[in-house]
Amino acid sequence: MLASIRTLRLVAAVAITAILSAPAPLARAAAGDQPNIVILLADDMGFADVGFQGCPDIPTPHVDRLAAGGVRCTNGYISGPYCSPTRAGLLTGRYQQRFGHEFNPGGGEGGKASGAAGLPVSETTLADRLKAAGYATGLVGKWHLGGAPQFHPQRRGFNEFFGFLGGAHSYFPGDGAPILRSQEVVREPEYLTDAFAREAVSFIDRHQEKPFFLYLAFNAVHTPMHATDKRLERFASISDPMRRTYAAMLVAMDEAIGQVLDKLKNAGLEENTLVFFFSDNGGPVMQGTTINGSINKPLRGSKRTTLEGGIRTPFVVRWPARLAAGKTYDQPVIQLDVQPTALAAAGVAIDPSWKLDGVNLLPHLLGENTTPPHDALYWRLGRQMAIRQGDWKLVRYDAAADDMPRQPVVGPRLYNLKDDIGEQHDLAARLPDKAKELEAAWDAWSAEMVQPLWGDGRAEGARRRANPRANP
Ligand SMILES: [Ca+2]
Repeated sequence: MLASIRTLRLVAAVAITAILSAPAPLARAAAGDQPNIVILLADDMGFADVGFQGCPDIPTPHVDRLAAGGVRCTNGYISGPYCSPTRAGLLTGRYQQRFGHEFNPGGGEGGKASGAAGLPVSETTLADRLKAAGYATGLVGKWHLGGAPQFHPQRRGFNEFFGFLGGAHSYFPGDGAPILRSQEVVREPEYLTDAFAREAVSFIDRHQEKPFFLYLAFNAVHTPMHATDKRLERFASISDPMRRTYAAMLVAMDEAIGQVLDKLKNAGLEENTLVFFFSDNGGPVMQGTTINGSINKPLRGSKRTTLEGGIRTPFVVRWPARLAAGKTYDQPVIQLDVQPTALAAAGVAIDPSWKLDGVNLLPHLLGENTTPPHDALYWRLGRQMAIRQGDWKLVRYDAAADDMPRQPVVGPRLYNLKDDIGEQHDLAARLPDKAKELEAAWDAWSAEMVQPLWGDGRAEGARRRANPRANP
């Protein structure tokens, strides 16, 4: 009965979309019923800090089992080096610079932490599109795409919302900005990551009659560094207090992910649920010192830089009904790909007028299409830039977060990531033609983007240099 209802919904959704978006729909329909879609998003997690990346001191059995049951993308990226812009890219499937969301809102020129900034309402979100395709849609966790009423998650495609609207939050009860359920302020008694686990499980529990889209956006392991005593005790052997707290926060997130995975399994939904896991940016490091205890090794750089440490992330896609377990995929992919992949899985035809930058990864992950999903990937944050094409990367990066605190932006530097994942050996002088070719490709891409709607790279850099341990 359930299956037939879901099949009818799928057929109806495909038919309607096909009529609306004639001529030919580009996406392939999913085989069988529409899958549930779950995005598990970590915040400021280090590249090295999960078991499947070889982390030696913090066990993450639940993200590890997720990875073991799906495809681990070894060249996984996000389209920016910090929180809000990458979330804008994730939910729109478009480079956020196309619509001016280049910087964090609220940190803009003039210092106005205003409600006027947020994901432009001209943009359509993944939640909007999945809702239109019959999905129940819910956000649990951090929003960070605007605090004004017009930007509220429930105005941006989510049926349900539990969490907070800003960029960071205390983890302990009764502290910090309001926790909201829809528009209502709630008195949350639990440690926040545990509360998000509870709400995510509840959302799944309440939405088994039709396909659902759950966006579980943790603020873990973003500052402030708050952990429960019980979890801190588990890591008494870690001598560095910040790393110990980070470990305790990270296992809280891993346990929350475990609860979600268990719920899917016990409800019989594991097979036909498409799950994504990655971080919104790399771990924050300032002048060689970690700000939250994270480790990006073997990558160089930090959150806020376009070096690999800022923009590369552990990246997992799991869908047992379609994707074989225990595989790795080595071509570069990016969080912009989540939207077209999810829409294709849901049987939603992608209209070219949406101008998505992401690519449906399914044919690539299935081995049906052996060409790379992207000719190149691009980054821009003020004067910082990067382009990756094949194994080559050209980057102008903010060295204040790396190794040269007095030198705001350096480069362009040319690296071959195949041999030099740590971006140590600049080849720009030796291979000037390659550097020029990449710079020209980046210039062409950048010319398509618009001016930032708020913020300014130089102003942002100056603020950061005045307060180097701030963690936006
Ligand atoms: Ca972040």
